Amino acid sequence: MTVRVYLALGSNIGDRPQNLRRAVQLLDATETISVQKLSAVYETEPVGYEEQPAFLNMVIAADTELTPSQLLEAVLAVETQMGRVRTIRWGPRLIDIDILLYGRETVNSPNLQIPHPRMPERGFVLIPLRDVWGEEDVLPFFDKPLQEYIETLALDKEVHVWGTLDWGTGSGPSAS
Ligand code: PH2
Ligand code: MG
Ligand code: MG
Repeated sequence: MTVRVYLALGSNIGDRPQNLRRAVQLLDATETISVQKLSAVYETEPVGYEEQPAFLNMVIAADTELTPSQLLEAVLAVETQMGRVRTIRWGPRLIDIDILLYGRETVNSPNLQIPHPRMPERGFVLIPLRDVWGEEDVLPFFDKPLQEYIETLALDKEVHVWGTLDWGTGSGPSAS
């Protein structure tokens, strides 16, 4: 069974656009993950731990046959393959890939919570999500339309369009 999933990507170390591009390519190259849509790339002020460089963030929509825990493994494998080393929580990272939504399923295990528990308060997630959210206005499990969440975000952290990502497969969807 194919499930539509939404993943948030972020990078604030090294060649940030190249890191996002490589992550999208590696995800799409993973057996039974097929990248469908890319948001614009946004440059965003760090949230949580502020003494770190600005992030590039984006959201992708993908189709997968993997279960949620297999998808988490695949995502962690891409992070590891790209050389991510985990240091401080919310600190600087070469690449971070978070599962936002997995169809309409909820998952509550110690290492995986879906929907992502902090997504409703994060502009760097909701604003790119709006670019690729192809379904009805109200997000599953949230009581208000996506647009309303975006309108009520605390505007203390800047999120602005940086550009689009050309991930250069030639055949698959490119940046939208
Ligand atoms: N990720 C975090 C913590 N803070 N801030 C921004 N702007 N973008 C992120 O991706 C981000 C963050 C933890 O994963
Ligand atoms: Mg994260
Ligand atoms: Mg993460």
